[in-house]
Amino acid sequence: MASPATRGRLITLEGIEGVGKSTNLRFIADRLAAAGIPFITTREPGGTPLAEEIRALLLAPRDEAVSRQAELLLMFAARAQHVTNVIAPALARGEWVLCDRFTDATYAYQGGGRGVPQASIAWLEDYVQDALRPDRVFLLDVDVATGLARARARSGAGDRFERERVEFFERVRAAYLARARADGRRYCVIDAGGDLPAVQRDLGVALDALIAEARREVSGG
Ligand code: Z5A
Repeated sequence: MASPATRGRLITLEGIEGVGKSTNLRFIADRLAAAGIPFITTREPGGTPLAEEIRALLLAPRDEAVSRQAELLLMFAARAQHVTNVIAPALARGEWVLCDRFTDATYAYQGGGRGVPQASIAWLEDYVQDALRPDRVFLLDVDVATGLARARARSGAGDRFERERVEFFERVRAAYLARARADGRRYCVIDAGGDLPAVQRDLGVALDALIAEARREVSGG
């Protein structure tokens, strides 16, 4: 049932590995629930049965080299399913969509990390998403050494991406920060290097401002 309090919004969490996206997604979900805002949580790549199968293909370590074109197209194949079957319908119902990674990850990982031209990503973004873009991107930012240490402490050998070299993640982080600098209205950069209570204090302030803005929009204030 759509909330009369706000229109649906697409909120995404981004950042390099181990930055705390999953941990903080739960924090944001609790905050939205407390505010009485209807929402779903989801993730990319994934979010539908077929997209989750594509995720498994993308993350599995393998001997065969994966071309950057194949990786890019698989990301967008999963996204097409996710947008069509999950995200767009939820927004149409007036729900907020809280998504662990979205197309900014493609600009950062396939663009910054792998060197795919931005124009190719932008073309696929338009084709798959039409005008759909996140209303707010929470970019959790931490230095690469800290992020990787957290991720590796948690998950051992890691997936195909986690096995990349430090320089790859430096390029990914730089691409994220460049996007945030280029669009300060849509991005909110949170310093994720501190302890969790400090990170969630900053995130909570930013989220409360977003909720208040959404309510003002509906009340015409
Ligand atoms: N990918 C891509 O290339 N292109 C795309 O378009 C998309 C994705 C959409 C899978 O994503 C891979 O897909 C990803 C990019 C690529 N590459 N990798 N790897 P993913 O989001 O599923 O994978 P991930 O980045 O590895 O996410 P994650 O493992 O869930 O990490 P996280 O969510 O950022 O971290 P976390 O699990 O919340 O926290 C990690 C640990 O740190 C955990 O033990 C926490 O308790 C701890 N933690 C968190 N915050 C703190 C603080 N503040 N202090 C101390 N410890 C903390």
